[in-house]
Amino acid sequence: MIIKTHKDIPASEITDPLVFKQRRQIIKVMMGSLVAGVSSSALAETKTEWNHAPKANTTAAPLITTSSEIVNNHTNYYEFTFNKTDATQLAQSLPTDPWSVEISGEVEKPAVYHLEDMLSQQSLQEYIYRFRCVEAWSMVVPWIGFPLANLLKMAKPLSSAQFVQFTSIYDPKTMPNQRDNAMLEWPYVEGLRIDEAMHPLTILATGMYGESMPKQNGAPLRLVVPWKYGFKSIKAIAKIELVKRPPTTTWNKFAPNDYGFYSNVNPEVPHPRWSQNSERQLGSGFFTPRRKTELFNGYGSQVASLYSDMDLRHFF
Ligand SMILES: Nc1nc2c(c(=O)[nH]1)N[C@H]1C(S)=C(S)[C@@H](COP(=O)(O)O)O[C@H]1N2
Ligand SMILES: [Mo]
Repeated sequence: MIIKTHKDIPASEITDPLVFKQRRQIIKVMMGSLVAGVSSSALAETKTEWNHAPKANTTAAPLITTSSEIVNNHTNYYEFTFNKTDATQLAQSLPTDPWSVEISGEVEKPAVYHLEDMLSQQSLQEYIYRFRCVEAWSMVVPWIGFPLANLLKMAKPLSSAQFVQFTSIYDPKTMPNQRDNAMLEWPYVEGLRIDEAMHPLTILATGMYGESMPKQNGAPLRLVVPWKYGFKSIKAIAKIELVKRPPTTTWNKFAPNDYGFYSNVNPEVPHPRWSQNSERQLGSGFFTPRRKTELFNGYGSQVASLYSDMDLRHFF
Protein backbone atom coordinates (compact mmCIF):
# COMPACT_ATOMS: atom_id res chain seq x y z
CA MET A 1 0.00 0.00 0.00
CA ILE A 2 1.44 3.33 -1.02
CA ILE A 3 0.47 6.26 1.15
CA LYS A 4 0.61 9.50 -0.75
CA THR A 5 0.25 12.91 0.72
CA HIS A 6 -2.04 15.22 -1.15
CA LYS A 7 -0.25 18.42 -1.69
CA ASP A 8 1.09 20.35 -4.62
CA ILE A 9 4.81 20.18 -4.91
CA PRO A 10 6.29 22.97 -7.00
CA ALA A 11 8.31 21.71 -9.96
CA SER A 12 11.43 23.23 -8.43
CA GLU A 13 11.16 20.79 -5.56
CA ILE A 14 10.54 17.72 -7.64
CA THR A 15 14.08 17.67 -8.98
CA ASP A 16 15.45 16.86 -5.57
CA PRO A 17 12.64 17.12 -3.05
CA LEU A 18 14.43 15.22 -0.33
CA VAL A 19 17.41 17.51 -0.15
CA PHE A 20 15.20 20.56 -0.55
CA LYS A 21 12.95 19.61 2.33
CA GLN A 22 15.89 18.72 4.47
CA ARG A 23 17.52 22.07 3.90
CA ARG A 24 14.49 23.79 5.36
CA GLN A 25 14.42 21.43 8.29
CA ILE A 26 18.11 21.62 8.99
CA ILE A 27 17.75 25.29 9.75
CA LYS A 28 15.45 24.20 12.53
CA VAL A 29 18.01 21.67 13.63
CA MET A 30 20.73 24.24 13.86
CA MET A 31 18.50 26.50 15.92
CA GLY A 32 17.83 23.61 18.22
CA SER A 33 21.46 22.94 18.91
CA LEU A 34 22.26 26.59 19.30
CA VAL A 35 19.52 27.11 21.85
CA ALA A 36 20.57 24.07 23.81
CA GLY A 37 24.14 25.28 23.85
CA VAL A 38 23.16 28.62 25.30
CA SER A 39 20.46 28.04 27.86
CA SER A 40 17.34 26.05 28.40
CA SER A 41 15.07 29.02 29.07
CA ALA A 42 14.76 29.84 25.39
CA LEU A 43 13.45 26.36 24.63
CA ALA A 44 9.82 27.38 24.75
CA GLU A 45 10.38 29.72 21.84
CA THR A 46 11.41 26.97 19.45
CA LYS A 47 9.02 24.65 17.76
CA THR A 48 11.56 21.86 17.63
CA GLU A 49 11.17 18.68 19.61
CA TRP A 50 14.20 19.61 21.60
CA ASN A 51 12.36 19.06 24.85
CA HIS A 52 12.16 15.38 24.10
CA ALA A 53 15.72 15.13 22.92
CA PRO A 54 18.09 12.75 24.62
CA LYS A 55 20.30 14.20 27.29
CA ALA A 56 23.48 12.74 25.90
CA ASN A 57 24.80 16.01 24.54
CA THR A 58 24.30 18.05 27.64
CA THR A 59 25.29 15.82 30.55
CA ALA A 60 28.91 15.06 29.76
CA ALA A 61 31.64 17.37 28.53
CA PRO A 62 30.85 18.71 25.06
CA LEU A 63 31.82 16.24 22.37
CA ILE A 64 34.32 17.39 19.79
CA THR A 65 33.12 16.04 16.48
CA THR A 66 35.40 14.09 14.19
CA SER A 67 36.09 15.97 10.95
CA SER A 68 33.56 15.23 8.20
CA GLU A 69 36.45 14.66 5.81
CA ILE A 70 37.40 11.59 7.80
CA VAL A 71 33.91 10.29 8.56
CA ASN A 72 32.84 10.58 4.92
CA ASN A 73 35.91 8.79 3.59
CA HIS A 74 36.47 6.06 6.15
CA THR A 75 33.39 3.89 5.88
CA ASN A 76 32.30 0.30 6.30
CA TYR A 77 29.86 -0.58 3.53
CA TYR A 78 30.39 -4.20 2.70
CA GLU A 79 27.82 -4.36 -0.08
CA PHE A 80 30.28 -2.25 -2.06
CA THR A 81 33.72 -3.11 -0.75
CA PHE A 82 35.65 -4.60 2.14
CA ASN A 83 38.05 -1.70 2.35
CA LYS A 84 37.30 1.55 4.08
CA THR A 85 38.00 4.04 1.34
CA ASP A 86 36.38 2.88 -1.89
CA ALA A 87 32.71 3.19 -0.88
CA THR A 88 33.09 6.95 -1.12
CA GLN A 89 33.16 6.49 -4.86
CA LEU A 90 31.41 3.14 -5.39
CA ALA A 91 28.31 4.02 -3.39
CA GLN A 92 27.59 7.05 -5.57
CA SER A 93 25.94 4.75 -8.12
CA LEU A 94 23.26 3.59 -5.68
CA PRO A 95 19.93 5.14 -6.68
CA THR A 96 18.47 6.72 -3.54
CA ASP A 97 15.77 8.98 -4.95
CA PRO A 98 12.95 8.01 -5.08
CA TRP A 99 13.16 5.72 -2.05
CA SER A 100 10.48 3.90 -0.15
CA VAL A 101 10.47 2.16 3.19
CA GLU A 102 8.14 -0.68 4.08
CA ILE A 103 6.90 -1.00 7.65
CA SER A 104 5.18 -4.28 8.28
CA GLY A 105 4.80 -7.30 10.52
CA GLU A 106 3.19 -7.13 13.96
CA VAL A 107 1.61 -3.70 13.49
CA GLU A 108 -1.88 -2.30 13.13
CA LYS A 109 -0.94 -0.01 10.28
CA PRO A 110 1.51 -1.54 7.83
CA ALA A 111 2.57 0.87 5.11
CA VAL A 112 5.01 1.60 2.35
CA TYR A 113 6.11 5.19 2.72
CA HIS A 114 7.72 7.37 0.15
CA LEU A 115 10.70 8.63 2.08
CA GLU A 116 9.72 12.26 1.57
CA ASP A 117 6.26 11.63 2.97
CA MET A 118 7.78 9.92 5.97
CA LEU A 119 10.17 12.79 6.58
CA SER A 120 7.54 15.47 6.16
CA GLN A 121 5.90 14.08 9.29
CA GLN A 122 9.05 14.24 11.39
CA SER A 123 10.92 17.15 12.80
CA LEU A 124 14.55 16.60 12.14
CA GLN A 125 17.14 17.37 14.71
CA GLU A 126 20.88 17.16 15.25
CA TYR A 127 22.20 14.38 17.49
CA ILE A 128 25.88 14.47 18.35
CA TYR A 129 26.80 10.92 19.25
CA ARG A 130 29.84 8.84 19.96
CA PHE A 131 30.11 6.01 17.46
CA ARG A 132 32.17 2.94 18.28
CA CYS A 133 32.95 0.25 15.71
CA VAL A 134 33.49 -3.32 16.90
CA GLU A 135 36.92 -3.06 15.23
CA ALA A 136 37.93 -0.69 18.06
CA TRP A 137 37.95 2.65 16.28
CA SER A 138 35.61 5.46 17.19
CA MET A 139 34.39 8.85 16.12
CA VAL A 140 31.93 11.56 17.16
CA VAL A 141 29.32 12.39 14.55
CA PRO A 142 26.65 15.11 14.33
CA TRP A 143 23.81 13.13 12.78
CA ILE A 144 20.54 14.62 11.56
CA GLY A 145 17.50 12.51 12.12
CA PHE A 146 14.51 11.68 14.26
CA PRO A 147 13.68 9.09 16.91
CA LEU A 148 12.85 5.68 15.45
CA ALA A 149 10.10 5.52 18.10
CA ASN A 150 8.17 8.27 16.29
CA LEU A 151 7.93 6.15 13.17
CA LEU A 152 7.17 2.92 15.02
CA LYS A 153 4.33 4.59 16.90
CA MET A 154 2.77 5.62 13.59
CA ALA A 155 2.65 1.96 12.59
CA LYS A 156 1.01 1.08 15.93
CA PRO A 157 2.94 -1.99 17.11
CA LEU A 158 0.84 -4.89 18.41
CA SER A 159 1.70 -6.36 21.79
CA SER A 160 3.15 -9.33 19.91
CA ALA A 161 5.88 -7.06 18.47
CA GLN A 162 8.91 -7.95 20.59
CA PHE A 163 11.74 -7.18 18.16
CA VAL A 164 12.39 -4.97 15.15
CA GLN A 165 14.14 -6.28 12.05
CA PHE A 166 15.80 -3.86 9.63
CA THR A 167 16.72 -4.77 6.07
CA SER A 168 19.01 -2.79 3.78
CA ILE A 169 18.39 -2.29 0.12
CA TYR A 170 19.05 -5.24 -2.18
CA ASP A 171 20.49 -3.85 -5.38
CA PRO A 172 23.00 -6.29 -6.89
CA LYS A 173 23.22 -4.15 -10.02
CA THR A 174 25.03 -1.42 -8.13
CA MET A 175 26.33 -3.31 -5.09
CA PRO A 176 29.18 -5.52 -6.33
CA ASN A 177 29.48 -7.74 -3.25
CA GLN A 178 25.80 -8.65 -3.42
CA ARG A 179 26.69 -10.28 -6.74
CA ASP A 180 30.17 -11.55 -6.06
CA ASN A 181 30.61 -12.16 -2.37
CA ALA A 182 28.69 -14.88 -0.60
CA MET A 183 30.61 -14.66 2.67
CA LEU A 184 27.85 -12.53 4.12
CA GLU A 185 24.20 -13.08 3.39
CA TRP A 186 22.51 -10.27 1.46
CA PRO A 187 20.67 -8.05 1.96
CA TYR A 188 22.23 -6.82 5.20
CA VAL A 189 19.90 -7.38 8.16
CA GLU A 190 20.00 -6.00 11.68
CA GLY A 191 17.71 -6.09 14.66
CA LEU A 192 16.83 -4.57 18.01
CA ARG A 193 14.63 -5.55 20.90
CA ILE A 194 11.46 -3.44 20.88
CA ASP A 195 12.45 -1.44 23.98
CA GLU A 196 15.85 -0.69 22.44
CA ALA A 197 14.12 0.40 19.25
CA MET A 198 11.75 2.68 21.18
CA HIS A 199 14.54 4.25 23.24
CA PRO A 200 14.89 8.01 22.58
CA LEU A 201 18.61 7.67 21.78
CA THR A 202 17.81 5.38 18.84
CA ILE A 203 17.42 7.43 15.70
CA LEU A 204 16.87 7.11 12.00
CA ALA A 205 19.35 9.45 10.37
CA THR A 206 18.91 11.24 7.05
CA GLY A 207 21.93 13.47 7.25
CA MET A 208 25.16 14.37 8.97
CA TYR A 209 27.24 17.54 9.41
CA GLY A 210 24.24 19.69 8.47
CA GLU A 211 23.87 18.07 5.06
CA SER A 212 21.96 15.20 3.48
CA MET A 213 23.44 11.79 4.22
CA PRO A 214 26.29 10.95 1.86
CA LYS A 215 25.64 7.72 0.00
CA GLN A 216 28.69 6.02 1.45
CA ASN A 217 27.40 6.70 4.96
CA GLY A 218 24.04 5.07 4.31
CA ALA A 219 21.80 7.44 2.37
CA PRO A 220 19.00 8.03 2.32
CA LEU A 221 18.05 6.53 5.68
CA ARG A 222 20.11 4.66 8.25
CA LEU A 223 19.81 3.58 11.83
CA VAL A 224 22.05 4.99 14.58
CA VAL A 225 22.17 3.22 17.95
CA PRO A 226 24.98 4.98 19.81
CA TRP A 227 25.45 2.52 22.68
CA LYS A 228 25.96 -0.47 20.39
CA TYR A 229 28.80 -1.43 18.07
CA GLY A 230 28.63 0.29 14.70
CA PHE A 231 27.49 -2.70 12.68
CA LYS A 232 24.07 -2.49 14.36
CA SER A 233 23.61 0.94 12.73
CA ILE A 234 22.37 -0.42 9.42
CA LYS A 235 22.57 1.70 6.27
CA ALA A 236 20.17 2.27 3.36
CA ILE A 237 17.12 0.86 5.10
CA ALA A 238 14.41 -0.49 2.81
CA LYS A 239 12.29 -2.45 5.25
CA ILE A 240 11.42 -2.31 8.95
CA GLU A 241 9.51 -5.28 10.31
CA LEU A 242 8.11 -5.73 13.78
CA VAL A 243 8.49 -9.36 14.70
CA LYS A 244 7.86 -11.80 17.52
CA ARG A 245 11.31 -13.42 17.67
CA PRO A 246 14.90 -12.14 17.62
CA PRO A 247 15.82 -11.53 13.97
CA THR A 248 18.69 -13.45 12.41
CA THR A 249 21.17 -10.68 11.75
CA THR A 250 23.90 -10.64 9.13
CA TRP A 251 26.95 -10.60 11.42
CA ASN A 252 25.49 -12.86 14.06
CA LYS A 253 24.72 -15.44 11.39
CA PHE A 254 28.19 -15.14 9.89
CA ALA A 255 30.06 -15.53 13.20
CA PRO A 256 27.79 -16.04 16.20
CA ASN A 257 30.71 -16.25 18.67
CA ASP A 258 32.18 -12.97 17.48
CA TYR A 259 29.07 -10.82 17.02
CA GLY A 260 26.19 -11.20 19.44
CA PHE A 261 22.67 -10.01 18.86
CA TYR A 262 22.98 -7.28 21.51
CA SER A 263 26.46 -6.00 20.71
CA ASN A 264 26.34 -3.36 23.39
CA VAL A 265 29.67 -1.58 23.63
CA ASN A 266 31.40 -3.22 26.59
CA PRO A 267 35.09 -2.92 27.49
CA GLU A 268 34.84 -6.05 29.66
CA VAL A 269 33.71 -8.37 26.90
CA PRO A 270 36.53 -8.81 24.39
CA HIS A 271 36.05 -9.85 20.81
CA PRO A 272 37.55 -13.36 20.55
CA ARG A 273 40.52 -11.91 18.63
CA TRP A 274 41.03 -8.50 20.28
CA SER A 275 40.33 -6.46 23.39
CA GLN A 276 37.47 -3.95 23.50
CA ASN A 277 39.10 -2.10 26.37
CA SER A 278 40.18 0.92 24.39
CA GLU A 279 39.63 2.53 21.02
CA ARG A 280 41.51 4.51 18.39
CA GLN A 281 39.79 7.84 17.82
CA LEU A 282 39.60 8.59 14.12
CA GLY A 283 41.44 11.78 13.28
CA SER A 284 43.53 11.80 16.42
CA GLY A 285 47.26 12.16 16.05
CA PHE A 286 49.66 9.24 15.95
CA PHE A 287 50.79 9.91 19.50
CA THR A 288 47.35 10.54 20.93
CA PRO A 289 46.64 7.88 23.51
CA ARG A 290 43.77 5.51 22.81
CA ARG A 291 40.50 6.36 24.50
CA LYS A 292 39.29 4.06 27.25
CA THR A 293 36.12 2.43 25.99
CA GLU A 294 33.10 3.01 28.21
CA LEU A 295 30.32 0.58 29.01
CA PHE A 296 27.40 1.29 26.66
CA ASN A 297 29.75 3.71 24.89
CA GLY A 298 29.17 6.23 27.67
CA TYR A 299 25.36 6.15 27.46
CA GLY A 300 24.93 3.91 30.49
CA SER A 301 22.95 6.40 32.54
CA GLN A 302 20.30 6.29 29.86
CA VAL A 303 20.31 2.69 28.71
CA ALA A 304 21.71 0.47 31.48
CA SER A 305 18.20 -0.06 32.87
CA LEU A 306 17.27 -1.89 29.67
CA TYR A 307 19.68 -4.65 30.68
CA SER A 308 19.46 -4.61 34.47
CA ASP A 309 18.47 -8.26 34.76
CA MET A 310 20.86 -9.56 32.12
CA ASP A 311 24.31 -11.12 32.26
CA LEU A 312 26.09 -8.95 29.69
CA ARG A 313 28.79 -11.57 29.16
CA HIS A 314 26.24 -14.11 28.14
CA PHE A 315 24.06 -11.70 26.16
CA PHE A 316 26.95 -9.97 24.41
N1 LIG B 1 23.95 -1.99 5.02
C1 LIG B 1 25.07 -1.85 5.75
N2 LIG B 1 25.02 -1.19 6.91
C2 LIG B 1 26.14 -1.05 7.65
C3 LIG B 1 27.36 -1.64 7.23
C4 LIG B 1 27.38 -2.32 5.99
O1 LIG B 1 28.40 -2.85 5.54
N3 LIG B 1 26.22 -2.41 5.27
N4 LIG B 1 28.48 -1.52 8.02
C5 LIG B 1 28.26 -1.31 9.46
C6 LIG B 1 29.48 -1.03 10.20
S1 LIG B 1 30.50 -2.35 10.50
C7 LIG B 1 29.76 0.18 10.71
S2 LIG B 1 31.09 0.45 11.72
C8 LIG B 1 28.93 1.35 10.35
C9 LIG B 1 29.83 2.36 9.67
O2 LIG B 1 29.15 3.54 9.38
P1 LIG B 1 29.96 4.65 8.57
O3 LIG B 1 30.57 3.97 7.40
O4 LIG B 1 28.95 5.68 8.20
O5 LIG B 1 30.99 5.16 9.51
O6 LIG B 1 27.86 1.03 9.45
C10 LIG B 1 27.25 -0.20 9.70
N5 LIG B 1 26.09 -0.34 8.82
MO1 LIG C 1 31.82 -1.70 12.30
